[in-house]
Amino acid sequence: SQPRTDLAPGRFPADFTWGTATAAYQIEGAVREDGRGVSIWDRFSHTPGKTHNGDTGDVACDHYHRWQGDIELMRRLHVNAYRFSIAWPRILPEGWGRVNPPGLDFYDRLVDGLLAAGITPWVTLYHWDLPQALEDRGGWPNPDTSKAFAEYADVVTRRLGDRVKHWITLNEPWVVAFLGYFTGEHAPGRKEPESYLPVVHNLLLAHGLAVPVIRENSRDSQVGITLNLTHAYPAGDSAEDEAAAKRLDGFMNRWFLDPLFTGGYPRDMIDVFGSWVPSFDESDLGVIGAPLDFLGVNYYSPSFVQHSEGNPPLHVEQVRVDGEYTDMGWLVYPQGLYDLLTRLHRDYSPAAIVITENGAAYPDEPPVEGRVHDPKRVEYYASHLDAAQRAIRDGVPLRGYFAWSLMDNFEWAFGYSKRFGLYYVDYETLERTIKDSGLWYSRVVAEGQLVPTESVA
Ligand code: GBH
Repeated sequence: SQPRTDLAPGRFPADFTWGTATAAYQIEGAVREDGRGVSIWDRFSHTPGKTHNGDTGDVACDHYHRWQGDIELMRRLHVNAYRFSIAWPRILPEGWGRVNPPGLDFYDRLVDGLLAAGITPWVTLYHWDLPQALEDRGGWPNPDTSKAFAEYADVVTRRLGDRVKHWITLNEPWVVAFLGYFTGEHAPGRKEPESYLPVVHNLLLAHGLAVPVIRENSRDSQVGITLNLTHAYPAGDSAEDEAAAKRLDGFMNRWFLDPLFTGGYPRDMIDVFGSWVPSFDESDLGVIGAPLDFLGVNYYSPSFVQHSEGNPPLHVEQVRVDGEYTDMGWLVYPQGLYDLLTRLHRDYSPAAIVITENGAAYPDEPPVEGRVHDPKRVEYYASHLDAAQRAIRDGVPLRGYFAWSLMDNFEWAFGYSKRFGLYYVDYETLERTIKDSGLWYSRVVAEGQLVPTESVA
């Protein structure tokens, strides 16, 4: 595609999707209500020592009961889209087989409420809350879980597919596989490095099996997948560091992008992983490579890496460069988003790209007179939206942007200690208060262009 000379600096296309994002376990609470089954995150968060402070999603932001008010929060942001996820164990409490109608009813009401408010629902089917019953049968290392996912996708899209026209199969398969089954920092907390690549494969297969099911049940819908992608820079200019950056890129990005867009796993990384690479049916690659309408990109931070004698088989180590870091310890580097987007367009040319998450955690102070000043988060959003806008002008088919997150929420292993919201959540009263970043974002969305960050100072 051609550079867009029609767009002035700072201005976004008129039909741009402006949204905000959440995930079921991070906001809903009500974990024992209306027939919901147990998920691996219930089990994990209730296991001592697994999350910060022993925090769980039992109550979270109580969105399950406050969803109508939360739609009002979105209206105040002027967003035209909302990305949320469906809790698989609300729909199929045992993971497959028996359907739980009250679970479907909840999302049905939410979707109708969003549409009535002029907000387009973007539904993620899997944002990490696997039914515990499936984990008990082996979890993602078991290929039956991929089939169960396709069944779940069928049940959901039969019910919502007439009104929901934007579907994301999986959120961040790298995180699911690596943090869930390799390091064990996330549910289900397994430390089984040999399961890592089989889990990735079964996740990609689950995605590929679901795509035609979704298309069948939700006519003329847009179907995509969301990956957590980074841009890998060599820390130094040695050939060794260059090669290390290429391996990190292979590990984080290409191992997912290549099978989805080019029909197979990357050769150089097959050599790096060696005997770790599982055997699988050749026909799986055809399933995984089903054409997509968009690629969802979650971008937070780039990676600066150097060669390492340790860390086999990658032999890569992250380098802490000078710069600004967020409360997660992630480097603020907007050029990384520009470099990532232009590279995705160049190397894979997906039909469209959507930023399905971008945002920053900072330790906000509680509201004073109804205001929460979060200048660093405003700056983070402004600089990353500027990078995104430059990518659009340079011809990247970037169609939308979702700020992570609508409100502070359960940040997985970090519990409630990290705040990513455009709204501040008081976890005693569950009251929501818009932050300056929310005010700033609402103006950007309303005007369809970047506005000065001082406008909310
Ligand atoms: C997303 O994960 C999630 O989709 C969302 O639920 C979550 O709340 C949000 O981001 C904020 O965390 O630091 O070396 O582990 C983001 C996961 C974070 C994975 C950055 C890759 C960099 C590598 N990504 N991480 S490292």
